[in-house]
Amino acid sequence: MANIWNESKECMNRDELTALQSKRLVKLVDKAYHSVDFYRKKMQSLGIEPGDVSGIEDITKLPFTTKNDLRDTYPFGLNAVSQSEIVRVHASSGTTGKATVVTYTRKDIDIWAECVARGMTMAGIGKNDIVQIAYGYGLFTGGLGAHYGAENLGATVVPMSTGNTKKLVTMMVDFGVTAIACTPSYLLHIAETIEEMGLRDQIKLKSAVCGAEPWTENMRLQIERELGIDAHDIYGLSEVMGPGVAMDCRYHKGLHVFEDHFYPEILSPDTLEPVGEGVVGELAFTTLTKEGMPLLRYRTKDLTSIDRSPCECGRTQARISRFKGRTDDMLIIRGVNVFPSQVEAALLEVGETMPHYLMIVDRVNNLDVLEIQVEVEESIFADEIRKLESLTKKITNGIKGALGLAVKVTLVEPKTIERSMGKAKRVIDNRKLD
Ligand code: DLL
Repeated sequence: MANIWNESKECMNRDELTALQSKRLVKLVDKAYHSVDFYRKKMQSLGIEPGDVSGIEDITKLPFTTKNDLRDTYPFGLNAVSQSEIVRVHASSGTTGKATVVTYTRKDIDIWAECVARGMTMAGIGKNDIVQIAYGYGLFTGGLGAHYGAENLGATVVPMSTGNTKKLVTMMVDFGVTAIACTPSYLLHIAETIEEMGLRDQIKLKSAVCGAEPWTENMRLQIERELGIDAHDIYGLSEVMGPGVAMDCRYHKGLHVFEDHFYPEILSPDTLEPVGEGVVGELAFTTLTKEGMPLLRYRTKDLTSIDRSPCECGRTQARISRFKGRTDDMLIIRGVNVFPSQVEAALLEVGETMPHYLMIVDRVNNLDVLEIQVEVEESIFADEIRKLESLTKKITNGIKGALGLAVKVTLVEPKTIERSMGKAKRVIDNRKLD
């Protein structure tokens, strides 16, 4: 079993850490160049050979990787090992129809479990805890990622997934659950359900590991107050691994990045040049130890800043600040990543609609709801009601299938949706995240 509180890695002095990162980067670049056509071609086009990278200070010579690159090499074009070494596949939303696929070797899964376990240790979770995993299981990395991490700790894992909140609360009480991993908005909904069921004084919950969507410090404090627990922020993304790339410790002054595995850079969104400490920019990661699908300088589109000063907890690993937003139009609704372009593609597929739609996101009872207004020909409204209902159903199913998310579709008459002189406004997000 992996060493969970990995003091030798998490509290390493920064010179030693840099030496370790350098050694790992040199090995990674060699592997990527010789095993992944995509990277060899990219490096050749920049006139770089593996020998040109002798340490982490050379990282800026390397090419970036984007979500589009993953789409262009769909599904397995970025694999650096043969398929027989791949033991797991996950996927997240792509910008249009195709999902973004990620692959893992056995060692990748072990390192992932260790990183999540390190994170859960920061939240005070250990082998005596009973942990409910209420992230979705399946292609999404949240469920299985948190599951393997908690199991690696030796905790008792209850794989709830999402869906039946009353059953979750009943089991929370019956099993004496002490920790939970789920999205922060879902945890607020769970808190409300506990209250409604009158079980507040029967729960034994003491900590929560929440992430997969943006949330504020106020929301974290609200969760702590309502449930009487410690709530921690866990960050990650499928492309780089899944949950457990970074996590906040009990001082809650930023999220420690597990830098021995993921090298972070903060880039100016305008020039893509690295910016200084404390300056907000786009976060990029190089996966220093991944075998299945290693990535060089993956642009996350997440906006944050970095702080390399030592933390009161004793860890020396850099901290990134709570996320300030994204550089693209990706929305996260109930933990599911949604791009407006996916809705557009689904509408085109269904046909019978105009190219005008508006996505309205609200938070009702702490759960996100998505309404999509779609303009259709005026004649449809003159037809029998049955036809209107059948078209609404067809569009709803088309979008639901594309997004993997329940949506409410409202058909509206032509010119109902406000036209824009510039970039079309596709989204109204009424959730208060500040
Ligand atoms: O959301 C992995 C994950 C699962 C993280 C469970 C934490 C807990 P993706 O579906 O690929 O992976 O979405 C990744 O979600 O680029 C961020 O924009 C956002 N995100 C994830 N965690 C946080 C967080 C998982 N703690 C995208 N705060 C990322 C803010 C987050 N945004």
